[in-house]
Amino acid sequence: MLMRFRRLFLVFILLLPTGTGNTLAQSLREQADKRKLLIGAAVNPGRFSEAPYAETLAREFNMVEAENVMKWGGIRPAQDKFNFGPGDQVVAFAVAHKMKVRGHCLLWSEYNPAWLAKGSFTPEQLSKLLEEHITTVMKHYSGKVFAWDVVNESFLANGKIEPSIWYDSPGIGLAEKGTAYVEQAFRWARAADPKALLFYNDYDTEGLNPKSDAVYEMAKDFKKRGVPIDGVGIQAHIIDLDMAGISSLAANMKRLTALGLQVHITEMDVGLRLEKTGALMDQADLDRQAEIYRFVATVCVQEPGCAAFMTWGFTDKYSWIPGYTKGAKGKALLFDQAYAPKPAYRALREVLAR
Ligand code: 9MR
Repeated sequence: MLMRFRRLFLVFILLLPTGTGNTLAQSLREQADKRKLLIGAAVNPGRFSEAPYAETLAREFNMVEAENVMKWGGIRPAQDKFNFGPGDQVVAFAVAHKMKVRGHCLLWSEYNPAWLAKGSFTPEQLSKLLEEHITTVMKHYSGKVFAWDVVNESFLANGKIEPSIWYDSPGIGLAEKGTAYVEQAFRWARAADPKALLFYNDYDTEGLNPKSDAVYEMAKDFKKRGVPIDGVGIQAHIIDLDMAGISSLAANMKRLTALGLQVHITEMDVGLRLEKTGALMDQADLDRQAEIYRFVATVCVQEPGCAAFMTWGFTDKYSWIPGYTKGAKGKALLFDQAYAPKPAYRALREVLAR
């Protein structure tokens, strides 16, 4: 009898969710659903066939965003050719797993196809191309993509507008007119899909600084004049393991939501210092990383206007950081290379569970 009891007890203990392995008490997604918060990750549809990739994504997140395939460089291989296939795969995955799709992005100075970036177009031609692009892509995904980063990364660190093909080189005919070209893109976007939420998205805009001031001033001006904007995306690519730059995140979010805008954390990752071998320089960085995720997520859940929290990928197996930093940084996400949850994952789950 005692033996039997002991065995039963052992089975019971073994079945208890520990939260440390892959069998988790409750996923991020289940907890976010309860809070009506969107929890998302940037994805590459080429990985959907990798079982742990697809399983982790569907289990832990209720929103996806294409990391690259809906950008000009992915979706428009030639002037007269749209390639919707990979973006459609992202939508199909989301439908199959009851997730929302966030769209990224309709206007950016980077990741433009060579025919566009190296072409010689007049402002009139570029204006037509951009309007046609926004209209075609948004209509294709109408009812499928609930929110779009209409414009991505228009400001420099000092708050000035970044020179770009769309602004002034040669621009769409609104060069030297500040945010007028951004405004034009938002107006085309609203006309193309009146139901989609329209976002401006940028990096290094977590705390109060000249760049986030510029985003705020633009958003305020747009709201005042009835330019259609629904939200601001704060990317949250955190490259230094210190909170200095992001300590005023709550204040920045507050002033944006006070305008009646939504805020989404759109691209969070926290790159850690790596040895040449690719190993972590300091194991303790995993805990520091977890605290930064905890901080940003806490600010988001405490601000009613913060409707979404998204990471830029979800497994350290696939992340832009090692390539971008030539191997100096990495391991920036919630799951390790083998899809095991990291301290950052557990910190996030604790925030959502509260
Ligand atoms: O992660 C993306 C990487 O695979 C692309 O090569 C790169 C193109 O410039 O874009 C990366 O994603 C960026 C995002 O679209 C906008 N914010 C910064 C992201 C990281 O660079």
